[in-house]
Amino acid sequence: RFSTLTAIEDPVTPPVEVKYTKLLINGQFVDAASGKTFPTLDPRTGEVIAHVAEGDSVDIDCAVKVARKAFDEGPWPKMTAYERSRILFKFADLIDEHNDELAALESWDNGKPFEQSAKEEVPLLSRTIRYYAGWADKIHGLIVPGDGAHHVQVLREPIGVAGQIIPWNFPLVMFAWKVGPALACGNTVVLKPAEQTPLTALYAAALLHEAGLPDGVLNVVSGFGPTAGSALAGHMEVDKIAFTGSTGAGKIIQELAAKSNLKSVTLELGGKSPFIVMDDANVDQAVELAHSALFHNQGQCCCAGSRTFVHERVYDEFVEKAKARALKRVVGDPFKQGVEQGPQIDEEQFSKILEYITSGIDSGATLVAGGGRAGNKGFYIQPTVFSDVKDEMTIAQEEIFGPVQTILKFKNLNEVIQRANASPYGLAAGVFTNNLNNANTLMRALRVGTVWINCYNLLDAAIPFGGYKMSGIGREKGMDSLNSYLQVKAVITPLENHAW
Ligand code: TXE
Repeated sequence: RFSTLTAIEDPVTPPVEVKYTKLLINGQFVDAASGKTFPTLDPRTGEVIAHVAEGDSVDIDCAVKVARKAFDEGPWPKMTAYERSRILFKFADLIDEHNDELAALESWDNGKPFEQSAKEEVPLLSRTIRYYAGWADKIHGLIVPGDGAHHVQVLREPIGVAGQIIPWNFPLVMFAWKVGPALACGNTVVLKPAEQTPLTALYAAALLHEAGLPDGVLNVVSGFGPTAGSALAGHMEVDKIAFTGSTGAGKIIQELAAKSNLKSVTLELGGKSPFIVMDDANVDQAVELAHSALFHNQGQCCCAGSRTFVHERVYDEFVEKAKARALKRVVGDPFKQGVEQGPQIDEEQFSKILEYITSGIDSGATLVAGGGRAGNKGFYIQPTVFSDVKDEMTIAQEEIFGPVQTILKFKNLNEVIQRANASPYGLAAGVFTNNLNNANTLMRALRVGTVWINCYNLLDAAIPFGGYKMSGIGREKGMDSLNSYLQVKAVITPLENHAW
């Protein structure tokens, strides 16, 4: 009942060594003040890869003070923008030089296919850093017309100390989306990677120092959400907090920000994104795209196309073909060539996904492929497909965050618009059609931050990304991200002689 398994029982030794396991504060790798560590696990086996320093509120406080000093006294915000830009470009070159080491570490800690890390995600890391390196010396203010005899300037200044909390599903890509714009704008940073995947942020931060980043500008404190993460979000000397993760934790972050110093908040949270297949679609192509929209990265994408709406005229054919495609999906050791799907990140996510599968079966959806764990070791799950899914079922409403496709039938455009929008989330949507009117109507009607038409998961550095509704606040990537790392200052001076 499940697809090919490749070498799950006999894990390949990852071609990389773990070099950095301590907190990075003020340019030094240091133990946590408590001396505590926590294990980071290999999702293929559940075995320990390394013990990593467990930072808590004491370490966060120390890192924030360092970042504060580096911001207030410089040199980073006071350097020329061109110098900052050159360091970021150098960092991007070092990322490229260490592409395969970073990719191996990412796949080892996270479980994603090595080819995906090496060919897509590490290149996206350096690409995004270059994008923001290019911005560093192009951020400038304005002279605006006043109503009276005064000269009005609008300055754009760095916001200060940025706290950044990132998740485990795309550790390096999230690092780029957060650190790139923050540093380009001249801010200093305290970053907390996810407890499941602390290794690559430490490695990347070491490369950034090798590129010439002054000490104290980027500090990395590994640790847990309720201890280290909360301390960062609630710190009085942090000016901005950027978070990617669950909607529940996002609400806590916003509350902590409000209760402390009303720091500025950007959030990139969960989703339940519709992927809409119209009746004019080429079914084979639609099946392939809908498959990758959902199954990419083991289904662990905030923008996963997790409600596959299919027009009734092509529905039966689509379900048959979606089933066949899922059964063909190659599940196995992420370090083996040709593997499309590795293990889920950890036991908690693994069990949660299996519970959703049980809930789908219990609520009357038809299980057409998969439905259980794959192998008997690690956190592998069979590519799973449900048809006959109804809007009110839990599997159609909540974020499963795993390799579980839910297919829903619809009759017409207005109906699918209403159903697609009937979600507290609004992160992304996919539209598959050759009819321009359908595409135009859907792109305007869908209440989401990204609409992919006849494509999916295109996440180039210049494209803004973020959510409507409970999928978040603000945008990352592109020019829009810069705004959330800048303050705007209006400066008004009287003019003695209005005529000049
Ligand atoms: O997320 P958490 P989890 C969704 C997805 C997944 C669910 C739970 O549905 O199944 O969230 O995953 C830090 N104060 N997404 O539990 O807890 C935490 O340490 C401060 C969607 O892993 O939100 C980590 O660094 N920080 C998502 C980060 O938040 C806190 C990606 C994410 O962890 C905190 C991941 C707190 N109180 C999960 N609690 C996406 N949008 O891509 C946790 N953290």
